[in-house]
Amino acid sequence: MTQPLRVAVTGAAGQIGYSLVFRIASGEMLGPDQPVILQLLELPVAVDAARGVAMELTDCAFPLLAGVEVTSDPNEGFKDADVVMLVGSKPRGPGMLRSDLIRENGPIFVGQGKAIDAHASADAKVIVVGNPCNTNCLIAAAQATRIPKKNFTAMTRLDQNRAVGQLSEKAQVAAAEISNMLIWGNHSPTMVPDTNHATISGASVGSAVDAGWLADEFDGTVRTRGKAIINARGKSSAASAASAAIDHIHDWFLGTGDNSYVSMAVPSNGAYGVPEGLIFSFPCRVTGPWEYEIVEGLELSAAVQERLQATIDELVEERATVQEML
Ligand code: NAX
Repeated sequence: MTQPLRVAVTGAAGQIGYSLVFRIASGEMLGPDQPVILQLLELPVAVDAARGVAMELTDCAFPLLAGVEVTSDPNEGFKDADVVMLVGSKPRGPGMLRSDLIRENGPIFVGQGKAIDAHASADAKVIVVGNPCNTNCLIAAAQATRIPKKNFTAMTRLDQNRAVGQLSEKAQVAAAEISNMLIWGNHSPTMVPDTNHATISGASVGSAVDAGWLADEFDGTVRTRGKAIINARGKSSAASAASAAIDHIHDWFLGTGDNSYVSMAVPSNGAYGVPEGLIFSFPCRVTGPWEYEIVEGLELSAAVQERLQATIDELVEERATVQEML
């Protein structure tokens, strides 16, 4: 029988956590043959709520769920974890600048990074969802002395999925018909959605959708979708964020199907002029279970090249803001 994989989830009682853990337990993330043990980590103030989530998980009687543990102690929560999903973080308050948020959340990721390095599996795979996710990931990875830095990733899959959703609606084809949609850079409004290498039913995006819409609306819709969801729902994206986190880990473990690569924010190796070490969303090719490499040598349009610099600059500035935590 396949040994269960241990999956630690922080912020498990939050909106995204509540949409996420049931799908992990049902097998959607790691496949239908892979049992899982869930380790739910919450702040002391929300640990009772996480216990309620654990009770509901038990009540689902998922065949693949081999156990659920709940704790507010990161040392326990990350113990022997094979997969670590860092969802919990402080939300951005009214009037708060992005740099304030970065400074507020940074210490959480120092502590969690140290606890992961000390207690998780030596080859644990980490995804950071909590915002600002690229720089939180940079902070967590900086604490790692035992776990490879390459194992620390941040989520831009929601941005990729949002772009695919827009193209699919516009071209009136199933999302599965769209391949190799790319997001470069930071999970922030400076991100660069890039359709130049994408295809719709095998044809270039430019030939399948209206050029005016692509030039004028598509990019802005993708980059501001988070805000549009808040305006419509009164709350930030949750189920779609959880779904993207499932996709990110699924593809890293089980491969990218018809796509040659997928957008993941990973430590830069210097490709495309991105300073080494920045957690930057690149096209990543999955080469085997839990193995990926940055796809190098894609030709960039002049427009993409120019915008890449803005998202690089933003991440460099974020790194400078948290320098003392690295
Ligand atoms: P919620 O406020 O609903 O839930 C967050 C949960 O995390 C709370 O239950 C809180 O108690 C817990 N928490 C906070 N600090 C913690 C810590 N140190 N250890 C353990 N648990 C902790 O937020 P939710 O809507 O679930 O969003 C979670 C994070 O995802 C936010 O930072 C949000 O900005 C970010 N997002 C990231 C996205 C992405 O694409 N990368 C998109 C969706 C989302 O905005």
